[in-house]
Amino acid sequence: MSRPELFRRYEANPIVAAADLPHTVNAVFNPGAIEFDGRTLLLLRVEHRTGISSLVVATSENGFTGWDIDAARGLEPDTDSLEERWGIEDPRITLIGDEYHIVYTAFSAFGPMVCLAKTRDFVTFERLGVLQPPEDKDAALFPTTFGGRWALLHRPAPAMAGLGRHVWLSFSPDLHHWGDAQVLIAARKGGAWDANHIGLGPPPMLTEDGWLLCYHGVRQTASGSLYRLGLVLLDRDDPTKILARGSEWILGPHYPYEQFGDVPGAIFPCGWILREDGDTIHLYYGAADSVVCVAEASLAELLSHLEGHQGSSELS
Ligand code: BMA
Repeated sequence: MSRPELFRRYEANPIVAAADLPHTVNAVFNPGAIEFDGRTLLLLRVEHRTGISSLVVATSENGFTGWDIDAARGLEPDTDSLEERWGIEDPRITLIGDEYHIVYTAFSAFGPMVCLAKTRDFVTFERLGVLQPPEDKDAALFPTTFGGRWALLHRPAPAMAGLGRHVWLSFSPDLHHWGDAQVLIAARKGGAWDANHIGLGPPPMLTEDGWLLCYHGVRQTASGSLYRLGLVLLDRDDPTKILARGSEWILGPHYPYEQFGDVPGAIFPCGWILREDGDTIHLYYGAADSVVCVAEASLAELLSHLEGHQGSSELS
């Protein structure tokens, strides 16, 4: 008998699609997710038929159905600027104090890079500028400081082929000046599921055992890219310390809505929510760069799986 899946997909996936928008768009995917005002709030990446993406707010009472989408509420790219010339993508939301900090990919005239905006109400947004220059993406903030410094997970992409794409950690005294950059999670090598190309998924989640991270590993196959998800646990007080790294992927593309679309085989979460019971996690992800889906897991089960399936996290 095969073991039960750690993440159980909602049976009525996908939960949001292009047809749910009031105007014609190409696709809706890779949402940030957070609880706001007693509702589940998704910050959808809406890709218009121009090819340019913007971020649009959707809210729901139960996190599964009845999405209320206000196409005018969200963050529009400033396409007159060099920074956001080709749109804004893949938001990761972290609540700091009473301000929601949104780290997003700005597709600049010079390539994708990491930018920050903040909001209290998801109606008005304040841009805080560039955190990491191109090419860099898949970034998220921790909600707390470490020794008085903020910490950012991000994924630069070296132009030199063959050296891999790895998850980095950088620090800042003020959310503006970033430094002390170091590779935190290295892509594995050879035939591993997460060889050569990895990137962060949703923002770090604080648990009793440490910071839980979910990251994607991309495997190139004869028929395209396969995006799959794995887990890492970091020390609560020192995020440069990896306590555990899973040896296996725990969620991969399988269902037709993950296999068919603009990018078949891509599952790409930018948000997860730990519900009030302290155990239920809802992971919101883009499927095939076309639609939005949700899957549910138990935090305790994820942590015990990680404990029992540890692989090497050595840098080499
Ligand atoms: C990544 C990101 C995501 C996208 C994924 C699959 O590099 O750009 O926005 O979902 O590729 O195309």
